[in-house]
Amino acid sequence: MLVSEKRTGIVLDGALDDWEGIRFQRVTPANGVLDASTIPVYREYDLSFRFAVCHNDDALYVAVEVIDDVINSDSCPDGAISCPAWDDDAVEVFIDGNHNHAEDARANDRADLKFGGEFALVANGAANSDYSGYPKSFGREDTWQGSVKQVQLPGGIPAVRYEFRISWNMMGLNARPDRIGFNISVQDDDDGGRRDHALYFVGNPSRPFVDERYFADLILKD
Ligand SMILES: [Ca+2]
Ligand SMILES: [Ca+2]
Ligand SMILES: [Ca+2]
Ligand SMILES: [Ca+2]
Repeated sequence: MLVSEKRTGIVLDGALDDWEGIRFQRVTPANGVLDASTIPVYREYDLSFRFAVCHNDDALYVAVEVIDDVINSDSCPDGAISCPAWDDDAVEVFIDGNHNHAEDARANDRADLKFGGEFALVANGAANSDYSGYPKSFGREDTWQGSVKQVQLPGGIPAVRYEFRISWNMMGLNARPDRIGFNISVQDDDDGGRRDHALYFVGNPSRPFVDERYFADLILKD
């Protein structure tokens, strides 16, 4: 279970100093869930991440810092809002806004996706929401927004920092819910072309991106 506190003053700039005091959860090859269709990750500096969530009256915010030895975004053009984010270094946020724990969020003509789905940001700032209920909707205050910044951590370790702002509208809601289903993954491409690894916070290893039964409960506090 995750708990989100109400917070003001988050700025989508790829810097995470505005998240001070909010607890980050660390996800490594040892404690996360690997998509079984991808190859294993053996080293934390190949792929690991930490993330945090908070919210205000209008939106959910997610901050992510990914450690990754080689940064690649050859599959998604700069500025794209519809692209195969999963074939590049990218972060995907998964929302089960009606919290119905669907076994396949994309089944039944994608009817369940109007309550959320998948929102992805690529290391070059490209975005994709074609597997949410709101394709090509990135970039507006009433939809969803984000920022990406490539940085070096102490010791010269390459990292990418992401900040998401996902309006409650993107969950089919017009106000903050009390609880939603939530998951997050990092896709890793180290050699161009298609992805190498996909590491999830939680999930069903065979279909982690659609099986909401395995998502985490996210409690949104007043
Ligand atoms: Ca920030
Ligand atoms: Ca890597
Ligand atoms: Ca790629
Ligand atoms: Ca990579």
